[in-house]
Amino acid sequence: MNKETIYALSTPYGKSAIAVFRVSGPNCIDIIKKHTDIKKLNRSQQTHTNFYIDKKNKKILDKVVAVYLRSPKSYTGEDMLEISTHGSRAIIKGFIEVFTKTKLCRLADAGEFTRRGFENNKFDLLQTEAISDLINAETEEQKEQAVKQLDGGLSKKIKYFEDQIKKILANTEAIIDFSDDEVPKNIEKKIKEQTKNIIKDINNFIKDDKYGERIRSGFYVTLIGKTNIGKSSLINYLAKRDVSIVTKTPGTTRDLIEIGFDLWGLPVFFIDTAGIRKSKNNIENIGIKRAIEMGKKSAVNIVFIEKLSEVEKYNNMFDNNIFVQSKSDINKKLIKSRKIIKISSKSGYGIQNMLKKIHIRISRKTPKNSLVSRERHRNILKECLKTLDKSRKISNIDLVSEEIRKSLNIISKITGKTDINEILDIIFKEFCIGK
Ligand SMILES: Nc1nc2c(ncn2[C@@H]2O[C@H](COP(=O)(O)OP(=O)(O)OP(=O)(O)O)[C@@H](O)[C@H]2O)c(=O)[nH]1
Ligand SMILES: [Mg+2]
Repeated sequence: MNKETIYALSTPYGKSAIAVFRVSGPNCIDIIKKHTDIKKLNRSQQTHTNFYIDKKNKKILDKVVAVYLRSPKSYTGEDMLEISTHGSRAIIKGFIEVFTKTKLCRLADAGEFTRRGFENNKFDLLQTEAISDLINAETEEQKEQAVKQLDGGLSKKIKYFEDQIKKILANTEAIIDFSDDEVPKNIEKKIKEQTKNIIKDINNFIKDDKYGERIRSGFYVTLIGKTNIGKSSLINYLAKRDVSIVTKTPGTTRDLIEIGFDLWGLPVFFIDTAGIRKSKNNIENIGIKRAIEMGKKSAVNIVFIEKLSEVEKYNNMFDNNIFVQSKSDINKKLIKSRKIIKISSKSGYGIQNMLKKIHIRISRKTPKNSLVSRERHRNILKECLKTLDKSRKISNIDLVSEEIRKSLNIISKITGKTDINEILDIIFKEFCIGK
């Protein structure tokens, strides 16, 4: 357990009804005795009390609610104190001064409370990441994904994979450590089968179009089309402010301009681009190149057209296109097909319909039950797959065992917990060897 006691202001610095200070570590009780009226502390408790700058001279800083959480039943697993104070800047400053002067605690580093919780086995690495995602969540789907991960959804799945690999390892170790008549006859065949199954399971698990990562980072929706067709006007309409310059002059937009958008819970980035045309201007051509690159990697493209014949050209350039025709308020040559969504950035006509289509397209393409939320998880799972696959191609059982052990070490990096000792338990439980 850490010896130093740490403190931090857990609510934002500024004027509010209450501010909460958190303290964690062995000196919590000393701080309570030195600065409050609370005398006895045997168990977790919540008390209304004076908080003193100087208790001997009865110099009160504030009347607070102090919650004492006795180790190990706290967020960090250590003794913890949560002090709710009145949320004025003067009081917050006063508490920081008291904490600095007491020498009983020091200011916590960023993430230090969570780190202590992890070190004291309150949660695994995945849940630590989920806490950070939850704090940073801006849309409903991002929040839901983080809550699922905090609840141990991904941890359980990884634990399942680990358990399967441990069973294989137990079998290979059994062949190495015990004589032929002590282990079941078909055990080598069983190892092959088990390895094949776990490879299939992990492969299926990561075949999810990177939905989890995209929920964290957002889906790109790029506005594509000729110059002067209304792309920048649309992004301004969506942003409800002038993020992009709009003029009558074709070739106004040169760079990519991005806005964040909460599309009914889905985090989306709309990207305005340079109008696509043949240009002799170097700078404009760089912009056009960027627009095309962006169109190739986005989840959806909103493609502005004037004639139905343009559909094919854009479909050859990009996947995932949704076609729109703009300026429906003044355009006299509206395309007859209902598949082309008519919009107006002046009146807002058709834009809700367009947003609905984008939402359907993104949701349909992506599985809802995806649990992998970071590149880190995916890379580790891929590395684990490679090692498992390598083990299948080896005939020497010592080497097979080594690869399986390696794959177990790799996969346990996801949760940050490895307990190889469990292998022996499985061997004895499965075969009753040595009874
Ligand atoms: N009436 C009407 N005018 C529009 C609409 N959308 C855009 N415009 C006008 O069309 C002109 C060009 O609009 P922009 O939004 O700058 O077009 P753009 O596609 O971004 O053009 P580039 O940046 O040159 O590629 C401007 O004068 C806009 O005011 C619309 O829905 N209705
Ligand atoms: Mg523009």
